[in-house]
Amino acid sequence: MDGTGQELGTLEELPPDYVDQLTKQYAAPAWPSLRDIIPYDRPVCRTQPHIWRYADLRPLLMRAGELTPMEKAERRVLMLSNPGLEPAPFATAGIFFGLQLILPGEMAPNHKHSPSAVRLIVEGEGGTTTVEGERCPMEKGDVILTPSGLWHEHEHLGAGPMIWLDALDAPVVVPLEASYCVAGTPQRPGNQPDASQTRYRRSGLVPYDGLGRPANDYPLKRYPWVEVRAALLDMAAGAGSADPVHLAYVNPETGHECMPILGFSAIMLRPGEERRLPRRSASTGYLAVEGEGETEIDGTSMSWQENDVFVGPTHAAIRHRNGSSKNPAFLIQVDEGPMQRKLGYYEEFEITD
Ligand code: GTQ
Ligand code: FE2
Repeated sequence: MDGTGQELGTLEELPPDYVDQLTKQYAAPAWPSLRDIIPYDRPVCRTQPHIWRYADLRPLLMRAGELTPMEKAERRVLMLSNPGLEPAPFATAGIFFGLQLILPGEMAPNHKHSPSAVRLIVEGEGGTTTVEGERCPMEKGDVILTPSGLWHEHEHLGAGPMIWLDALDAPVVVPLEASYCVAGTPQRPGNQPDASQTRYRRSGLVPYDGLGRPANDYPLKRYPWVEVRAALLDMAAGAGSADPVHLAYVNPETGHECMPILGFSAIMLRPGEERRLPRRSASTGYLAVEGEGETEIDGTSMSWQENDVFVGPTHAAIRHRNGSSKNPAFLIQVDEGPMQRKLGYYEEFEITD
């Protein structure tokens, strides 16, 4: 039964010889399965609300460090695979999440690929990602871009494990048969600080020599968490108590979202704050950068702590609650908003109940 009360014709109603002839021509009638392609009112989602707890995954990631040397891994990553999407190793229909480990003295070799990756730094000190010759230090909470087609390699000269969450748009690029990689030779980065410390030190200021020229696609690769956290706290101080404290990571030259497919933003939940989001057409993933709380996605409640990762499907109802009445909590949000807006089908739905 469909939304108009009308039954669509089935395959069984058609003469078998007709269906046979169609099949031989590699063709098929759409109407028996039209509602699979365009269901009424809401997409059919296989992605389930799910949480990956850092306390459970960290020991397994450390074990990967013992079991598999860098030469055998290229990237030592545990893929966060949504139970509803198996066997595809994707966190949501649009987001690949991987937890990556490099150990002191190790190097993840230079390469570039068509999917874009973004690093959300979870733990450790002394690691760097070099992107097209720009060496970006990795500090907890930092967001570091390695966009499509740009050379990148990781190195760890510090002590202790270096761990981060990779967010890739691979679930979009792979099914479209456009995903591939090129192996490179080691980059030779200089010792100068990355652009977040120099040319793009402060929002609202851009290098004068770029005025009047086409904007750069990725002028800023690293968004230091110390700056983002301070900006959220200052935003909260100036905002009304009911206003969301939510900042998007953008290209400082254009003001547009920092990546073309996946969107990145940082949320602060005030002490004790509960926030209901409008349902949105994009799927969503979160990294809990600091604090603890509870998030309900389509009726599934998940309590999270620092470094936990959790996701929900497209069109989901989401409600966050900061579990502390004393301290703020901070989340980094990932979604396919930029892609959906470009393609013209991004939507937000009013909260009705
Ligand atoms: O660090 O370059 O999780 O190429 C998957 C593919 C990380 C990376 C992933 C990659 C990388
Ligand atoms: Fe890569």
